[in-house]
Amino acid sequence: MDLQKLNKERKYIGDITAKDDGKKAAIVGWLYDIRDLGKLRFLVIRDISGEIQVTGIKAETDTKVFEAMGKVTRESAVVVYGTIKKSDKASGGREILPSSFEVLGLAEQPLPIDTSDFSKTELPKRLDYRFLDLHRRKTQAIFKIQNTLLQSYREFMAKERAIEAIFPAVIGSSSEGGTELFPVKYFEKKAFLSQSCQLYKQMLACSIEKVFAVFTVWRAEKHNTIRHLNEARQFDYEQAFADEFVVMEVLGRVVQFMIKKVIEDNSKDLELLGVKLKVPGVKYLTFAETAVIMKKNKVHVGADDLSGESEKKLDELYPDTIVFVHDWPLSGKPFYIMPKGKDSSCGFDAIYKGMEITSGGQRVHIPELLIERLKVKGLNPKDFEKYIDSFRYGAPPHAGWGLGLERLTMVILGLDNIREAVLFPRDRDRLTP
Ligand code: AMO
Repeated sequence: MDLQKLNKERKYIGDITAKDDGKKAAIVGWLYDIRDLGKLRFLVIRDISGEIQVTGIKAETDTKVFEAMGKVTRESAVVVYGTIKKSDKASGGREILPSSFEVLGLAEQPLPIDTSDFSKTELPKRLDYRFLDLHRRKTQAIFKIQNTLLQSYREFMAKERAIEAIFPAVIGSSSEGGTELFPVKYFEKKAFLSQSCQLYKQMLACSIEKVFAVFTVWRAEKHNTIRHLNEARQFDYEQAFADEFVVMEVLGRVVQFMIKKVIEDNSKDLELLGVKLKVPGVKYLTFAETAVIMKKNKVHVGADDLSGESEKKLDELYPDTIVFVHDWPLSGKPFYIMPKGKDSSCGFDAIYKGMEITSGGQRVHIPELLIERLKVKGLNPKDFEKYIDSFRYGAPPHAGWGLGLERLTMVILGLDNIREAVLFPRDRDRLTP
């Protein structure tokens, strides 16, 4: 098979329209469905853009082609040359009458998982065979939507004049607190997989004003829940000359922008997943106000964190709304969050559709205060020397946030488990594939 020629000739199935009726075309894809009626063979081929029926007619189709169509297995990779024809019976309204049919990758049988749209295979098994699970339209839809989130995040940030940064994945000291680190061997030194790009994005904002990243974080938490991963992706943002309200406003706008894009660009994917999405509004509440609301509703709130139950209640009370819970108790926020009075802080969380999707706040940019805050949190300022020094030479007040990509994907699509929103999840038990 001349793959270079094929790539020049190949047509995406989703691009086939009435204008192509009667024309010759080359299509590639995977075999989604086979119906063999003896004298008629119907094969449904699916590529990333759509699906089309290939119809073999014993009396008319080339004998070799017809035979090959009878030997192929489901999910095999194939290439078909043929003539496009209008058809009232084929789903999608068109079929292709093949003049050549070639299997480029035969799928062994039986398939280890059910790849149909109505697959009943349980998630762990699907994840064991993620490469095959990705033949499924519903799985593809999730990652097409995630792709829109990624692209539109970058598009929005470029318009804001923010600069995309790539940060180290290995760090010398904790960036979020002393625990939950994955140690790595780094020559003779102690090192860790990055918990976040927190310290780096702050240093950057203090010189280039607005910075953003799509960053992988590693959290060594031992729990295995439906909303936590040990390796997760964050959309990070940091801005100089800003407090928490400035960056909450940016967060509200970027989430609205991304969701609007998904609604515009992924209507078919949303339909396939049965999701009706609305561009959310925003609401601002202090932590104390939230506690009062929860008390009235007889819902438990933690002393310095929101319970899962209270996050759900916020969604009930303010549906389709990003709720910014600000003035967060100081004890519940990391060392880098600016205190506000004795017990409160310039930190916030954003709750959307019943789940925390973001945390952020104004940062401590005063070296002496930072040293004090590190000590309060039981950390050794010596481990943070360069970070602290970065605020000694003209560091402006600054603020930012981290938005969980998988959490956002999960909540907007109403997925039951965050692992549905990661191609290859890393959790307490899973390290392959
Ligand atoms: P935080 O640790 O709260 O803050 O993370 C920010 C957001 O990232 C997502 N997230 C996770 N998603 C899945 N599994 C996990 N284990 C996980 N941990 C975090 C969540 C969360 O709201 N540096 C700060 C952010 C900042 O202040 O800029 C940070 O990492 O959606």
